[in-house]
Amino acid sequence: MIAIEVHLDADAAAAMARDVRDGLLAEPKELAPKYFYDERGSQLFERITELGEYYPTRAEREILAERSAEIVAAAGAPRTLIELGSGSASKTRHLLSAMRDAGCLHTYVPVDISEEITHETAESLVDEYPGLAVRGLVCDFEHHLERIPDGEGGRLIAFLGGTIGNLYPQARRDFLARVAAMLAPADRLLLGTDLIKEPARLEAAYDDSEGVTAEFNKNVLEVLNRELGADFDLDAFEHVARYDDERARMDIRLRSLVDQAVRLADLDMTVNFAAGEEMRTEISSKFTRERLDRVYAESGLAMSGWFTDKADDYALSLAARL
Ligand code: SAH
Ligand code: AVI
Repeated sequence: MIAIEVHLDADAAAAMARDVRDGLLAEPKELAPKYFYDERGSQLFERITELGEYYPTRAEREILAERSAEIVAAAGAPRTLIELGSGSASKTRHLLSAMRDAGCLHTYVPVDISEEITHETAESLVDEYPGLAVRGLVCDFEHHLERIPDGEGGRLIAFLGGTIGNLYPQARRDFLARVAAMLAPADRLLLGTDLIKEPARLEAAYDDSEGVTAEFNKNVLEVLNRELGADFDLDAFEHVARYDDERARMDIRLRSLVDQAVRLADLDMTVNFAAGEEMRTEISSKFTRERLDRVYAESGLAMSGWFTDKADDYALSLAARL
């Protein structure tokens, strides 16, 4: 009942080399957050979701636990659940159970860049949902959406966790327009978004007292050391997480503690960092309902449902193709 296609080939390695080279030559320097998620990165993210300060996962779980039946009904009792950036799919169980209880559950399609976690997730789910067909896809959802299998019956495409917030506005527009193009009239997108709130809470969520987020952030340097023959010294960088009020987004960086030169052997490249220089590794945008209405409209989508947790910290919205 499990079929997983892996589309991380030589092209993906070349794309990573190109992205990293461009990012390190840019001013200021930047790395894409998708490179956080090797096996250890996925594990560190799971630990983040359990931190007291990191409320988004708990808030999203609260909504899914209480309203999945309503969401599934509003999405037209789909037979196929496609999940982008599925990770451990821990909260997805609420949706799958609601689909099972509605008698429509047939196929689950996890789509993630991290191969290990996709295999683990698929194996646990076929045990937990007897009869479920899992057709996973290991790929970059920004580039390979067209590889997603059609699935049977109506489809619900879930993009949970607030991962949409990790895309820049132009990339987000392009991505959502491609998702819109995949949707048949009866299909729905279910999108998780973190909501704008006091900067102090946001900054604490991204700079936790146990230092797990700092470890997650620095893990991208380990990935470059392994994948590109680099010699980043993780102790020579510190984690920085600031809220950018004007752009309504967290801005996450690594700051060099010293003047240093880093060699990336596979790119035949040496990069200099000045003491205090910051390299962005992630943005995490925050939304309001009105902002999301505009985000949908500019990609050919329209909101058809809005669900928040009791504290109004986080929202799940349903959207259909315009
Ligand atoms: N949906 C889960 C996990 C969120 S973490 C949750 O809500 O808890 C973000 C997930 O997206 C990770 O599993 C990561 O591997 C995946 N991811 C990030 N960028 C990706 C990309 N470009 N293509 C495919 N998967 C990606
Ligand atoms: C995956 N993504 C939605 C997380 C976020 O909140 O932007 C990644 C993360 N980065 C630091 N902490 C969590």
